[in-house]
Amino acid sequence: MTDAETSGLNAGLKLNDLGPFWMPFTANRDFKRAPRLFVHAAGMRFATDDGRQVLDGTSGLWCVNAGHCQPRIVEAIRRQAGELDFAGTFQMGHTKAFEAAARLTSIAPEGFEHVFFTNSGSEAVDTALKIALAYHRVKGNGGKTRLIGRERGYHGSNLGGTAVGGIPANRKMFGALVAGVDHLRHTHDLARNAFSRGEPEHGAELADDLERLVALHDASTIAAVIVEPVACSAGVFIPPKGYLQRLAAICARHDILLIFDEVITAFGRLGAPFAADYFGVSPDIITTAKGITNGAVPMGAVLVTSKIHDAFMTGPDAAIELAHGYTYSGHPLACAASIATIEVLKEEGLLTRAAELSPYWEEAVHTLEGLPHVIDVRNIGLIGAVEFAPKSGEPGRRAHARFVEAFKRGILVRATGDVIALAPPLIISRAEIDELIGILAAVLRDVED
Ligand code: PXG
Ligand code: PLP
Repeated sequence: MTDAETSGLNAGLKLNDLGPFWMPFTANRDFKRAPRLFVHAAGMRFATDDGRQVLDGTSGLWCVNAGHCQPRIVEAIRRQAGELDFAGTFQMGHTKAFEAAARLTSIAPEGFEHVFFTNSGSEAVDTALKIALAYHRVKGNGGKTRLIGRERGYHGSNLGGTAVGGIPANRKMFGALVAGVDHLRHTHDLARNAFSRGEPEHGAELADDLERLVALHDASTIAAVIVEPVACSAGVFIPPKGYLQRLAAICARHDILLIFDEVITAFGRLGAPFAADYFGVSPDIITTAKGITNGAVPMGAVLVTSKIHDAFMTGPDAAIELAHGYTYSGHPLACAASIATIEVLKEEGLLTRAAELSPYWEEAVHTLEGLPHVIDVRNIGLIGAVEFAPKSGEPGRRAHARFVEAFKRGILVRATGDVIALAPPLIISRAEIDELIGILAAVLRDVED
């Protein structure tokens, strides 16, 4: 094609036009008036289009646990792209998908021996919900069709995940998405637990709210309960001591499957490979994504115990056991990235590094107590959160204003509601923790309203 022809095709195309990209979960008009754009990243830092360095306090969007552009992961993706770009996994296969599943189960909690691959956390959640429904049906309990989420939970943006999700703003535009869904009460209780370090003392009894839903709907109608072990997206809600154990016991009593949504908490965020390990609780199904490839290629996964998997392996050998899947389930590039990621996490001790750093992190994060408008500071593993008293009539305004100012001063934090959430890459140094929290403290002192 000649240059003239190419420029003809491109006529009218302005490469710096911000209009066409409808940005997800973003105030598009506000953003496009004053965009924040990255062009490069390495290790702990991004570089912006105007040449500034930004320290990453959120692991991108909770995914880049081993640091940006980790050389071994980059190299594995490059190599895979030139070796086998695509092969399906419907009635076919390729070796990397099997290897990736085996590596993942090798670091998964005891008993999680099978993996269903997806391309995101949202797909992992909808897959897990469908597996839960189908499990009860193959076991002869087809009446178990209700799905229970929790207020303030986030389970992605697909239909099932939105329905079990508990963030009002994410649901209200879409009506009743899935029949038979109900929600547990959330566990956020500043009156009793403000400024807790680690798991809050009070609130294990909130798990008994599941007994209320069982009494209301009857256990014979309930398929599964899905919760984030630590609910991150809506503002970092850490489970009260004993809560998850109590919830698991109630599920077991009523043959309700317990799904842990570990899209954020897996791969070392709490200082153990999975949150299920950290809390010593065994769910039936685990969903994950994000850190599974260090964020470098989209991928999600649903991990199941043999109890779940084997229940499907009963019909004729030639029959498809689960009519579900995605064109890109187990995509070669994602599998190569995941294999390299798990190797790096294991070899560099990152699956447990948050446990070593957590005391230092906790001290640093809690220095934010006492700054203007701060009504709570909380932490677990390498996660921190600071909550502000909402500005009258303008919920969310305080955290957003502080996020914007923090970005100007060279740190990336995440604003959600009236909370600023922090979750830096697990490679962060103590000096970088001081830098991150020092700049954030200055922002909290300086931003007035
Ligand atoms: N479950 C959980 C627990 C999540 O945190 C999803 C499902 C959906 O994953 P995908 O890959 O479809 O986005 C998530 C994602 C934030 C933020 O700032 C959190 C998520 C995504 C984007 C932003 O808190 N969590
Ligand atoms: N829509 C159509 C028309 C399709 O053909 C397919 C896949 O073949 C899909 C949706 C689902 O796409 P994916 O498998 O990438 O989730």
